[in-house]
Amino acid sequence: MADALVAPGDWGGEERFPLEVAFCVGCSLVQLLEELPPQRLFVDNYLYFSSFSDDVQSHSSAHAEELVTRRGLDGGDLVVEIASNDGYLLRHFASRGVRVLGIDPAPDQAAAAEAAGIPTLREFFGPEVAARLRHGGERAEVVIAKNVMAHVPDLNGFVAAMATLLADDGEIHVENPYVVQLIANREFDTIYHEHLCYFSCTAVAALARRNGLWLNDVVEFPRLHGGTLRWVLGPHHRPSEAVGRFLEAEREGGVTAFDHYAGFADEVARTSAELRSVLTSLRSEGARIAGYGAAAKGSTLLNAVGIDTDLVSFVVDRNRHKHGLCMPGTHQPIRDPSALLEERPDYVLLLAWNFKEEIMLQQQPYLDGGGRFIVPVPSPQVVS
Ligand code: JHZ
Repeated sequence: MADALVAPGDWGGEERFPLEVAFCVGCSLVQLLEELPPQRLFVDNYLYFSSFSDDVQSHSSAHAEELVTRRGLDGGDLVVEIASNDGYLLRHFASRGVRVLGIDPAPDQAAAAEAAGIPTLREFFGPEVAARLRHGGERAEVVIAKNVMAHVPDLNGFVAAMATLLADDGEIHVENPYVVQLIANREFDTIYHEHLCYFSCTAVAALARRNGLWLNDVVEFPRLHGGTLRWVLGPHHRPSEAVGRFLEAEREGGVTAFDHYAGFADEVARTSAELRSVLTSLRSEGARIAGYGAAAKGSTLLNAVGIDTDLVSFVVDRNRHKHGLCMPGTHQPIRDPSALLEERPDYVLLLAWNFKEEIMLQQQPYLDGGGRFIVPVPSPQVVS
C-alpha cells in the first residue's frame, strides 16, 4: 500500500497487492481492477496532510476567492468539502465569513481541521451521509471534492450523493489529475491503490449524466499534481465553451478509444529501465543518492522500479508526521529536508516531482552547494 509507511525494522507485516489498470470501452473510464478496503487506505495508514505545500495553499486560496466573489457567498451559504483533510481549503471560506462543513474520515487530519475552527464530520461521504444532512435541513451552495473522486469504490453513489446535498442552483467542483496528462507525461507512479479511477472529460460527462447532473465547465491547472482539471457539475445544463472544446479534443485525440492507452505499459517499462540504469551507474561511480518526497507516488515509483536502500539511501519530507518511519517495501528512512544539507548527497531523486518548482526553490542552498536533482518522469533528467 503506497501510504503504508512502516516503522524501522517492522518489515514482517508488510503486504503486497496486485495493481492492474484497465480501460472501459463503454464509458471511457480508466480504472483499477482491484480494490482495497477504504478504511485501510485512508484511516489506518494515512499521513497525508494537504497543508504542507505552498502551491496547494495558493491554489486553494484563489479557488475560495473566485467562488466567494462570483457567487457572492456569505454567512447564509454553506460550502461543503469532501475529503477536507486538515482544513487547508475550507479555512479560506471560513475566514471570509462563509459557513463551512468538512467531511473526512482520517482522524488526525480531521482533528487538525477542527483545531483550526473547521467543523468536520469524521466519516466517508456517500448517499447515507448526504441524505442525513439533507434531512437535517442542510443544502450546500457549493460542494467541493478535490482529489477524492478517484478514491471512491461506489463512484455513481458518490456523485448522486453530491447531487442530493446540492442546493437547487448550486455548483459541484471536482478536481483530479487529468488522464490525458498522466498518459502523455508517463506519470505511472500516480497509479496506486488509493486511485481507483483516472478521469477524462468524456468519462466525467457520462458520470454526471448517469446521476442527474451536467458537466458545465472545465478549468485546467497544467502544473498542479502533474496536470489537474477542475470539473464544474450542476443540476442545470449550462455548458461553457470549454466543455465542448475539451470533449472534441478528446474525441479527436483518440482519448475515448483503447488504442490511446495500448502503448503505455511499454513506455513505463522503458522509463523504469532508464531510471534504474541512471541510478545504478551513478552509484557505481560512487555517487550518493537520496530521495525527496515520502509521497504515495514516491513509494509506488521506488517499488515499481526496484529502488532499494543501496541505490537511494534515505528520503526527506517536510511532513513531520512521516519522520522516523520508512518507505513501504523499499525501507528508506524518512528524515527532515535539513538532512540534505547535513549529508550532502550528490543527487536527490525527486519523488514529489509534481512540486518541482516549489521544492527546488526551497532547496536553493543544496543546489548552490553543487547538489543535483533527478526528475524521474516522463524520462529521467538531471537538473541543477
Ligand atoms: P503529494 C497524495 O498523494 C495522496 P501523494 C492522495 N492519494 C492524493 O490523491 C494526492 O495526494 C493528491 C511533501 N512535500 O502531495 C509532502 C515536501 O516535503 O505529491 C508530501 O509528503 N516538501 C490522497 O502522497 C509529499 O512531499 C514540499 O515542499 O503522492 C508530496 O506528496 C512539498 C511541496 C511537499 O501526494
